[in-house]
Amino acid sequence: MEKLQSKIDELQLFEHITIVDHITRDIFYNDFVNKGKPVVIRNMTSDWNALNWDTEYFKSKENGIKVPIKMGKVKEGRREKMLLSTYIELLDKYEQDLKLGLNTEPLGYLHDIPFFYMFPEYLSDIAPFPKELFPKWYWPEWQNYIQFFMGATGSLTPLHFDTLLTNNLFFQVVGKKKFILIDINQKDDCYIEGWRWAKFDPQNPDYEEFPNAKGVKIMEAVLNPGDILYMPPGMLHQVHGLSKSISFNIDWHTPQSAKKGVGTLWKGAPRKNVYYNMLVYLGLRLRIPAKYIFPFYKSYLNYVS
Ligand SMILES: O=C(O)CCC(=O)C(=O)O
Ligand SMILES: [Fe+2]
Repeated sequence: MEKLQSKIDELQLFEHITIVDHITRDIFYNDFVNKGKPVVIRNMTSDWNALNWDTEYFKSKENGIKVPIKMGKVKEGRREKMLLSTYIELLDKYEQDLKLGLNTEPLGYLHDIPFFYMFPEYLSDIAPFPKELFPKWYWPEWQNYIQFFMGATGSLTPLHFDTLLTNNLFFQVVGKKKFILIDINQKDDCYIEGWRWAKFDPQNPDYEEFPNAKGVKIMEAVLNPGDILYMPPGMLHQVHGLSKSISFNIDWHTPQSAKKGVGTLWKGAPRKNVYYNMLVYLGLRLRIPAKYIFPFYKSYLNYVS
């Protein structure tokens, strides 16, 4: 009987996203992480200076380091390097032209870069940081795991799940983004190509081409500055920039999710995934401090994107 109940729980599909104002570590783990359930947390970062980031501020801190910008479609991954200030100027011009109804060439997307590792001078702008939401193993070096996004109105990351089957805490800093979310249990109806990208587009569903997707339950969350979205491992997400937007995520494991991640070798995951998941699993389980693991893990931050 117990077994049957746990099977039913496993198959339960979440149809809406809980929204809370603030969350404690215990509630976060008991009600969301341990249940594989998403949540939006509205008010834990509302004191950050980063919520007021503007063009002038970035220019005042320019240090000559170039950042890789994804040109064309995110999935194709062609990158061009440019100064952050150059990209921001292009971004502002793009948004101005859009408002004026001028024909604008598509703009590149600063997508998945380890920004605070490259530019630690911005770290004080995201304090106080709610590191208590992460496993303790991450606490001494949480900033190393941040991947950063800056893009224009209309930016799009197609439907996918995060490759290592990590948990994801996504922080919206400037502007708005819309997340379309689909439970991991419905992955097989989303026409996954390769390991993690879906062919099905939940924003413009084509049920003739993808008939199995008809029953797929779609959830939506619009994030505003100061919002955090938690996505459990394997949750499919498609992400739309509703305005100029700055945001970042941290992909992180619990011992349980890292162990499952290692097991994905037998489910078609790239071999490198097993390497990264194994590293974190060893760190978490054998309590090897993150500072000894990170040098081996660091290349993941370029691999993921
Ligand atoms: O913000 C985006 O465009 C993509 C975000 C994403 O896929 C992630 O945080 O894993
Ligand atoms: Fe993602």
